[in-house]
Amino acid sequence: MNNALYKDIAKHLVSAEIEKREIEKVTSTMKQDLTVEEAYFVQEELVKFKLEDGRRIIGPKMGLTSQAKMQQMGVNEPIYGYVFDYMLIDDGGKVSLKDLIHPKAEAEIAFVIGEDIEGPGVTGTQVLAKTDYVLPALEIIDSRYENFNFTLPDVIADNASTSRVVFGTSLKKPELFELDVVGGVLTINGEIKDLGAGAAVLGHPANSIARLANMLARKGEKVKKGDIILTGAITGAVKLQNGDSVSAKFDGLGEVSFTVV
Ligand code: OOG
Ligand code: MG
Repeated sequence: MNNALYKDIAKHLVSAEIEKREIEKVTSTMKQDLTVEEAYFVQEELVKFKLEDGRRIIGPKMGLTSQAKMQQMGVNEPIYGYVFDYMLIDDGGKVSLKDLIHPKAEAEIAFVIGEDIEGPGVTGTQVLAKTDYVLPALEIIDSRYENFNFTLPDVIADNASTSRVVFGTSLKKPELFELDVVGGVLTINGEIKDLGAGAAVLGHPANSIARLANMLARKGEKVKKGDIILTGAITGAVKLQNGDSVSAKFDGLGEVSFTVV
């Protein structure tokens, strides 16, 4: 497989996002034997298209880091993607269904990185020492694939379904918490939809960033000072409906919310 095909697949995925339309899995159409490694090449091309379009990276994100998510999506390995500036929604803001395909919400713990973290061999403890702040977040994922149906390479190529992110506004020092035992609740219209604890994410959310740094090291890249990073959903993702009022609340970390219009 050559570079031109990676680019074509990336272009196909970007146009599905822009045109807000579902597409068939890449592994049933353009490249049946797409490997994980090749899928990250496609993702790189997709990221390049967005950068050329004037978009800015807020940070990498981790996905499929909890059993709940791996089981829900039928895959068994964490992945990463990238969050861009145009994806950010203010806390308490609105997410428009018109802009998206079939969005779902996830409650996550996010990290603000204070110093570069370079793998391989990074541990969660090292990540915590280089983290400035932790904060609550809601991610709105929106797979470009029909019915959120994908294989691991498909979802990697599709920038890990990344679509919108709401970060909480209260930043807390990580040393004030035992993030593995911090509980979080995802509520929609006052009804608890799902709940979990930080430990759902690879034992501790900091382990997710360690894993990210170690994965990026394979490409000679690192987690960077100033990155704001989603560590992955602590619960399954919940489909959004018009009028939904969505909130994620974590013990001590605070609350973050948005409404669907
Ligand atoms: C892939 C993205 C997963 C998470 O937090 O686990 C993700 C998907 O489920 O469509 O962002
Ligand atoms: Mg997520």
